[in-house]
Amino acid sequence: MAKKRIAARRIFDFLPAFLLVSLFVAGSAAHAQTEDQAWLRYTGAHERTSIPASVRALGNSVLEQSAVRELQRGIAGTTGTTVMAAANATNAGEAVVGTLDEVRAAFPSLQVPAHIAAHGFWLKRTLWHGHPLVIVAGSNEHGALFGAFDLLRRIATDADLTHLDAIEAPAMPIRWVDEWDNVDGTITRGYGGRSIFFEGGKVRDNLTDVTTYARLLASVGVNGCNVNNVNDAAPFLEPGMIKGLARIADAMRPWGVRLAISVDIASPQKVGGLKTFDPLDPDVKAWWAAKIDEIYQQIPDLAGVTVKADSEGQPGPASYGRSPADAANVLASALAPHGGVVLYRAFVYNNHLDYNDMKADRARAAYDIFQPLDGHFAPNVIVQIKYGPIDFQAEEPVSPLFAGLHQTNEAMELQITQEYLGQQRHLVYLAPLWKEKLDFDLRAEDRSTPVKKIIEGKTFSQPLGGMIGVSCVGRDGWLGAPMAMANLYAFGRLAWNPNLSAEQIAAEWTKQTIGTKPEVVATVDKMLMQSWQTYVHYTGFLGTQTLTDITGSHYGPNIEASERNGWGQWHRDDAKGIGMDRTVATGTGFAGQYPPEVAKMYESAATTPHRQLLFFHHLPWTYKLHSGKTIIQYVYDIHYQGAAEAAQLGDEWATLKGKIDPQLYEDERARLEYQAGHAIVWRDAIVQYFLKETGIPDALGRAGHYPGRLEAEDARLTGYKIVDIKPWEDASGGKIVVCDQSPAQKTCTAEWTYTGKPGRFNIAVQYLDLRDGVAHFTLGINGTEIVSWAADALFPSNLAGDTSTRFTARGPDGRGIELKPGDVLRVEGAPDASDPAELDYIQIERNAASAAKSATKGP
Ligand code: GCW
Repeated sequence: MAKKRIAARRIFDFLPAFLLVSLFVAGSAAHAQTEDQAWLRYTGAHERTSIPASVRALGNSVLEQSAVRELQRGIAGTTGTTVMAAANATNAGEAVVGTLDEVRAAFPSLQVPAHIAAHGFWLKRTLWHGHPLVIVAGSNEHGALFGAFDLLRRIATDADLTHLDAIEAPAMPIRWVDEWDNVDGTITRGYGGRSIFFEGGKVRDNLTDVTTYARLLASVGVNGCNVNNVNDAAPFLEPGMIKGLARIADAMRPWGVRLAISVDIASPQKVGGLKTFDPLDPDVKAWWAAKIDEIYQQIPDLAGVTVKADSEGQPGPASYGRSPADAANVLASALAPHGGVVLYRAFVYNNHLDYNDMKADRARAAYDIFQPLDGHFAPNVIVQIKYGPIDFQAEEPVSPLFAGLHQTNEAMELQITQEYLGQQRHLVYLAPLWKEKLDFDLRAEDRSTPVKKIIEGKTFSQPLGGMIGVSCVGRDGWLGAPMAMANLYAFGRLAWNPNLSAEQIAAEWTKQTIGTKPEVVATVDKMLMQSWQTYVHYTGFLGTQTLTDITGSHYGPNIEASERNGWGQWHRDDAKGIGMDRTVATGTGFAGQYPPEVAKMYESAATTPHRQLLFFHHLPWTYKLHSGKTIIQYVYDIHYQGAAEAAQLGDEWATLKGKIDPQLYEDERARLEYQAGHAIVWRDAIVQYFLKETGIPDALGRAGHYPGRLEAEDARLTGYKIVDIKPWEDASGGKIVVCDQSPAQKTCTAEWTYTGKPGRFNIAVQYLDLRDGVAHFTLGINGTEIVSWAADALFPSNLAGDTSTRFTARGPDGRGIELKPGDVLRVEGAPDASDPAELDYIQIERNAASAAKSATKGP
């Protein structure tokens, strides 16, 4: 996790120094970009009898060679046997890899399936001349490679292979990841370090990570990777860059992952020097045709291009009064002779909407713009549609556009990188969210039309379709957090087979990555499965979308950031009510973009599913939900519940101590501790904001009352001064203290006299950890220092909610810190660079361990 990982110094404040040193070393090793990070670990003791110790490729293709090497490595690792790569048939048992035709030729008397769909495979265990034979047969070489990985997955997850006889084929042809890497090596919305592809304006010299990434992708059936950001893509068409891109394609090719690139629709002007980029201009058409030819000369298997146009400042055909279809088709005709495709993004909207216009609605844009173009796109164009009508929100309905295009190829775009969902600092397993969208039945033409069938191309008989996962992996452990890798894994698995369940995928991933012991699998899977709704529970409610800083980092709470600006991510709250009226009757009419049955459901608040209620309706705070609870009471309850659930994730993880890899255990434990603290920041921000706005008290008396909380602004301060924070809801009571950094001032202090009951407690210190500088804090009691730590995390911005962090001191034995009335608690902050050791409050809280101990003591 970034510069200064959350773990280490803070958490292990009571550990002996020698142990600390070893944890540091171990910690950094965990973050290096290693080959086996992720799920291809191939460890453990799995069944060895069913798998022969000799592997042979039946053909000569590069993909079959990769498959053989992978099988050797995987079988050896998972079963502990040495595996030979054989050139010829052996007398003992063997596993063979080939195409169906090759298998038929090699084993003429064997019953081989007549046909398997493109890129599919057949896995079979049988006997051949009395010896075990395992067949990995692809409909083509790609299928053989996918089959090899599937076999290894079966071994690593302890599937029964004795009667192995399985046929599989991918549900959809386009299964791509998109990277938003920039030519300077940064990654837009990436949280795992710098680019594995680019640095300093060019393709990196060492592309080892790219090959490893392709291997990971291939292992879950992904077949394309778009390597550059959809924004500012023009430099990628410069001749020098194309050479570099060809090297990337070479690096991925052994794993069957084809390169795709994002292109800037204004390239004919920006790169080609033409006067115009009007897609209907003959010179522009000719320029694209020539440029695409030039690319294919160097990258003969380029998968295609992705386009973001007329969106968020990117140029587009609208400048010439042309449509997205005009732009897409020019590219399509240049690509068609080479077999390439255009992924044209439907993420086109006006980001200068008028907040005061009650009919204005960003959610409408994709359908309004693209639906009328149905049937106008060339056959090798796929319209790439974000799963929701807004923007990768934690809660939003499925985009109605999926049901609006019947004569157009469609792909669903989702984010593996957790831009709006905690940026890999929060544990959020996304498969349940994606599944909900994939399974949603849009009822187009009043029949069953789940989104997954539409993007498979089946519903409307389209030749192409697929899933695109915006992944944004980097050099710091791919996604930057080990548990987040479950999302990359799940994306591939769902694109291959959207009928898999989120639970099944979680179990597969856990077994391959963390451990196969039933209690480990059960605990990790439970945590994964609950994590998305836990995140929703503390960051927003009833379809308001994530109440984050939408114009900046998209990370911490900032409720007003989405309001009163042109971006249209509004939730329209005031003292009386909240929500966007998107009904046809009185609102923006967005609900009417759905097919009739679904439109009808969303038109009425009574039938709109609870979790999307305020996406479709503006309702009074006192509106009663089906549960009988008012909206405002629900807001209080759900945020307290969400923060408690976040803490519970940590408790669940704690049960794995000693049962899993100790490094992973500590790393994730520290992350979950941070998450639990940040969930409290979210909870308090949202609760105090709406308490103030509505003036309606919390029936359970929690909102606005914080027993055990001692505010920094109420402390005896030396050197610290009190300031208002922006947005005010991000600090307790809207105020923090900031250390005056005049030269003589090395440290500042805040002191409180404890007046509560005597006992053992945890002391949580809520402080802000700004990006630059490493401030230091010390907590002391009656003049004795009990713990110190560094504010050394790297959060996305300096905004309060992004950086507000909690350090909890639990005493040397974890059983709390002894306190009695009259004790003086003191926090000393030492600022550093531009980090002024900002402090919000301290909280004296119950220590679970000592509470449990006294409970068991009995009367
Ligand atoms: O979610 C938004 C992101 C932008 C991104 C845009 C898009 C690449 O905040 O950073 O731009 O979506 O999908 O184009």
